[in-house]
Amino acid sequence: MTRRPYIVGNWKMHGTRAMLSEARAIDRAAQRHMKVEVALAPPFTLIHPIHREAEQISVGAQDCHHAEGGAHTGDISAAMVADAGAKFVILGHSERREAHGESDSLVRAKAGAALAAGLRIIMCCGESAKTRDSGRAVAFVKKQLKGSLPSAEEVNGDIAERITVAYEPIWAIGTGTAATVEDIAQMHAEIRGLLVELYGEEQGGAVRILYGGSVKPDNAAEIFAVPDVGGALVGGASLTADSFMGIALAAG
Ligand code: G2H
Repeated sequence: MTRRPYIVGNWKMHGTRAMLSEARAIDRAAQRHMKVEVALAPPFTLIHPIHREAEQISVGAQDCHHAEGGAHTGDISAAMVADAGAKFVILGHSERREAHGESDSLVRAKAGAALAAGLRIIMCCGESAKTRDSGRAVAFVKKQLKGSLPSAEEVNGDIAERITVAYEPIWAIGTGTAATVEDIAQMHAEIRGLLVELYGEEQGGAVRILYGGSVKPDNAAEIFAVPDVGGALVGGASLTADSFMGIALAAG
């Protein structure tokens, strides 16, 4: 089954309630472009306000803790973000892996917690410039995903519905220069092969693989034309409705 293109805005640490008007505009525009699945991952503080008003877009979190609860000052559990209205969680983003020392096994534990709380997962992966220059990008990304993704048994349901993978080469994040279509095509084909290996032909073949890293309205169409690109994880260009929906329009 071919799924709709999935366009997810990752607001990172941007947005106070003043940004709710932008979320409203994105939601209104998404109602006119139903061929594309549009979602927003705002900071935790905006999950509930956006969820309460949204009619079309889904809202997600940018992280969650791996434990159900307890003495974890400043952390938030998967059940808490689900209770606030989140339908999905982004896990393993390179900014968390780098700034918070998140290992593959920790990310995998978070995935288990998120699934148990009924959340869908967007699992991020991606290599540094140094790894790419050394010719080890494919091996690195496959190892990272193998260590971070839950097993089919852990998903215990419709894998292609519950899991999305986002390939985000670190060297393309926030730089204004996306990876080339050749690099994206090669890596997405490798990721597809791994997903089929892990989850079987039917489910592994249907999991959407998003590209992330400096996606903008003016490069979105060529990226979406690459085989095995099922949408985009968008940072900077998701902060205004105009640029974010410009990207969504290019997808379908
Ligand atoms: C990659 C992406 C969003 P940007 O981190 O996840 O950010 O589009 O700003 O490169």
